[in-house]
Amino acid sequence: MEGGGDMGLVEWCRELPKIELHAHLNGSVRDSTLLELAKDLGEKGVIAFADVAHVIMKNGRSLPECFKLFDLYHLLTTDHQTVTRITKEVIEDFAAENVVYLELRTTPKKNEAKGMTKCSYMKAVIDGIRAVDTVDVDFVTSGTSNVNCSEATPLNCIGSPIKRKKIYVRLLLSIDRRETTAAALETVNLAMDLKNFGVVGIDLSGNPVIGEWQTFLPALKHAKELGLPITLHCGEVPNHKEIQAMLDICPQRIGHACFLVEEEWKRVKFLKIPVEICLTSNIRTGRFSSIYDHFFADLYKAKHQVALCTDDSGLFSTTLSNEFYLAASTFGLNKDEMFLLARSAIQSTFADDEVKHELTKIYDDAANRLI
Ligand code: 6MZ
Repeated sequence: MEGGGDMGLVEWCRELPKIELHAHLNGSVRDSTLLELAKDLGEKGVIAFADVAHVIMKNGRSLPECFKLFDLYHLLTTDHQTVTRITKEVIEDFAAENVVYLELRTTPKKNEAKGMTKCSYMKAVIDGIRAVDTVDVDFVTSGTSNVNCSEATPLNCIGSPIKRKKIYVRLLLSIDRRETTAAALETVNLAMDLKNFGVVGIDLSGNPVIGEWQTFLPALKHAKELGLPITLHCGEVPNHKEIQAMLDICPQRIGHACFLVEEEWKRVKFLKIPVEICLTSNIRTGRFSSIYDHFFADLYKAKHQVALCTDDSGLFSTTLSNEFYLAASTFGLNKDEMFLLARSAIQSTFADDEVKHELTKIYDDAANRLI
């Protein structure tokens, strides 16, 4: 008999301990926070609030519309204090959904007008993690030393490691496809400098019709040489030359993969590259006309390693619990299968063995309750 007592599927999906591997910080900001920030900037005369409010609240956006919206988000979240605030809130929101391990990705940004460097942006993110108070956070992997932004003041306030258990937070630094080779290399070097502060890898993201693969390749190769795991937004548009080139570097994971063709899937399966699957995001941005056409079912049947993810929980008004519910109700997975699916994401994390072991224990404990 199936476990989980009388719990309905929605509640069960929420109770299920979950691992989030594909979440963009600025895409996960609460609508209420965006509206508050927009109102504030409206009062200061920086933006016209009335024009912005309905854009924030709009549902169902095409991919190009999403990227326009990110430019607006970035306008609202440009200063250090706001970056700290949104980081704190995003982590609290994921924890409230019973996410036990979160790999949060963000693009370190320079903003001269605000005295922001890529390094000081990351310091603001780390401050946000430390500010979380509604839940215990484990985010520092090791070490107690302070980090220095070479061009700025030392980050003395980063301080000593916190070792509490509830949600594990790790960071991926994103290279935006609009960036130059030099900026991408700076991000990789920064990731290396922040390895002791929870940074576990590199992501390539941004508008998929912008930028050339050759621009990012030196930075991604550099990350490989440094031993930093890589995840790539791969095949968000049907650019098969780029998809091939991406698979050539054997990334540790890929995300989206909406436009891969059979030969490319064969390679992904042969190389055993785990796939981050963002159902709601893919449907909302029109990558598939129906959720039943999504490749999830094919990969699942082939027992290929997949992880359900939210992508931009704020932008697409979703939660990881909802993504699990969607997969279960669409593809007919039962609770046992859903539990194993959630648990199997442990293997795809960029976490160290100790964290993987702790996550395994969390699932062992939950198994008694849920299946
Ligand atoms: C590609 C995406 C994305 O980094 O400012 N981003 N890139 N495809 C997607 N699918 C819809 N969703 C988000 O978070 C926002 C940034 O993440 C990337 C974009 O570069 C966007 O500007 P951060 O925290």
